[in-house]
Amino acid sequence: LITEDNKIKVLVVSTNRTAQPVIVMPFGPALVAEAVRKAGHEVSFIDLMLYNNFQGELIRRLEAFDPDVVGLSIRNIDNNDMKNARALTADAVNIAEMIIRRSRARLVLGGAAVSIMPYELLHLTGARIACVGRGEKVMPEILEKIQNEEGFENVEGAAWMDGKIFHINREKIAGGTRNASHPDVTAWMDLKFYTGRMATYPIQTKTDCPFDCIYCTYPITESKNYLLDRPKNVVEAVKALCKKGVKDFEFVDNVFNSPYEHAMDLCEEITLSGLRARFHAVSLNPAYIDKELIGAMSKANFKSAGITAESASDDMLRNLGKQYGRKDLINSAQAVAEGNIPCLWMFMLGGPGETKQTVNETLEFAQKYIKPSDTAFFNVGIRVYPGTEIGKLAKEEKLFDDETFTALKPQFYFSRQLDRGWLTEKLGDAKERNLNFIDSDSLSFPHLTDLNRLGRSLGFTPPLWKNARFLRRSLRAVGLQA
Ligand code: B12
Repeated sequence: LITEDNKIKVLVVSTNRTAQPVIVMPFGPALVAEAVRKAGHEVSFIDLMLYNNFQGELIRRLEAFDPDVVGLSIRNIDNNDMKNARALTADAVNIAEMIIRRSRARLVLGGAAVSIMPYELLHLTGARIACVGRGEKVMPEILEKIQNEEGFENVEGAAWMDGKIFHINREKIAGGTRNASHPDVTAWMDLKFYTGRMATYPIQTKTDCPFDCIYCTYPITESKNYLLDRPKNVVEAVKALCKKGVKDFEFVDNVFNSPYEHAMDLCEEITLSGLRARFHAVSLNPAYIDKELIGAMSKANFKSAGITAESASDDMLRNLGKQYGRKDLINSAQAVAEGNIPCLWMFMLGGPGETKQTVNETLEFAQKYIKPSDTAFFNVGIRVYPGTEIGKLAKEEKLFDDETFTALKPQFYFSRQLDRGWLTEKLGDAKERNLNFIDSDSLSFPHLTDLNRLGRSLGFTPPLWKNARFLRRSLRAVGLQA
């Protein structure tokens, strides 16, 4: 594809239309759009979340803009819910087919789902090129290769089809600290639409993950070496966003509080800056939670934190590949109890070796140590992604019929030593007695999207789960099952 002025017309499409448990901003695709614009190309952006008739809207854009390349962002494979499993790639696959049919554009796939399952998604969509890494770096390189009609062998973070042969070249991250400032991508997003629905603004302070949890996709998609942002640069970005009216920032790092010192420095930098925004962290690892961290987060004005505990049984924590034990959970609970940050404790039940006894240990921990004003979320079954350690275990244990085990079809690990009926009853009973306990039924609650919107318009601030007790009590009072 040779253009006269070296400019390529690129349409970036965010396909995510999932609004549960909460709507999320198209931050990744926006970063890609901004990087491609900075590389000198002509960019158009469409967020399909914004339109009811999203297909019609996309056709109109394709006709009006007539792109040379379409970058298709696919975030979610499925909803990670064994009971109400929903595959979420079907829309994106239909959209890709439509783009191939209706335009002359080359299709490049990207997004979290694509990084996990590039082959499957290339195969299903009919696209030939995918980005399996940080799109802001990889996409401009892919475009350069397309422009020069060269192969992608030297592009780290690209995957492609060569005839029927699949190639993949993962990014190699050496780790360390990067000094890049955070680009302003607000021009690509309808901030008002999102914040009006309880969405927070995603901020990344690092990439990659050194841990080896057996079920996780990070060992496949990311390196083990943290690439850290300087806290000063993060705070600069937050400051600029505050000026644009953003009030809630969510740290979307794989693990917020590791490295511990980096999180502490960040909190201190925020406090020193005098910013009065509200902060949230998706994921704290119990191995690195203490009074000092919670104190520093409180001072920086954190208004919520997720704690990915997963289990409170030492046996299960070991089986899941965790490097902490029940003792660390108890210490974390004590540190959190002394602070004032609402916490969401997350557990997964049914992993390898799970028995009635280990389930009881977890439920007993939640009841005894989690403050009733905090929330505990219990997920049942573990989504098995091919290439993960738990995937190998499932294969060894012949858990799935090989013929039906296709990567995109949600399949879940559930311990053979545990009866599903017993667990459902046990969890139902625990939920009945503890209004701050929620499970996947709460996340797929049909009115959750409306609740987020209504809550926001009534002045509630994110996240909605802070109000789990109040909401469950109110919904029950009007006869709804919650
Ligand atoms: C933070 C987070 C959340 C937060 C989001 C908060 C917020 N304010 O945004 C919360 C808790 C709400 C959440 C919810 C869910 N999440 Co989540 N989440 C994450 C997490 C940890 C980070 C996401 C993030 O913001 N990353 C930073 C941005 C910059 O990265 P990115 O969006 O991936 O974009 C980069 C690349 O993908 C690529 N890229 C993206 N688009 C494009 C397009 C093109 C053309 C190109 C070339 C490249 C490209 O370049 C981008 C820039 O580097 C990821 C794990 C991970 N490390 O990816 C899981 C992850 C994305 N979530 C996942 C899932 C499943 C969900 C839920 C469905 C779970 C559930 N049942 O509740 C929901 C869905 C929510 C929704 N409405 O879509 C999965 C998705 C894949 C899958 N397994 O299906 C992931 C990958 C976790 C996992 N390993 O399984 N999530």
